[in-house]
Amino acid sequence: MSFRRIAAIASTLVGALVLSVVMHAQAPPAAGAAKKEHAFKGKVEAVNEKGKMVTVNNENIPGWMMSMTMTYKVDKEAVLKDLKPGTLITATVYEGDFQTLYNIKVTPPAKK
Ligand SMILES: [Cu+2]
Repeated sequence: MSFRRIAAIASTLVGALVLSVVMHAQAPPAAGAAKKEHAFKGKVEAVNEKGKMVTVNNENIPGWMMSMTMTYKVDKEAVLKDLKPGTLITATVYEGDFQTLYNIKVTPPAKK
């Protein structure tokens, strides 16, 4: 590979990292303090029951994460059987933790 090509790849990788850092709130390490909770709201895009993961498009959550599609672990895998693409959910998430959705609840469909 040419140096130019390597430099181009490297700058793409750095760009992606910087973007990710910007879009995910950087919580200062709060030693001893309880982590701040955020209310998570989103729409399921994919469920991986085997891997115990769910891909969700979340609404913007100020101080936690901008609106995006991401794959998460779940705290209780039993909920996965209630989820399918298009399911609206709420969950609890914590400051600085962008990996796991806690206490997922299916949003009841709006009454007609
Ligand atoms: Cu994200």
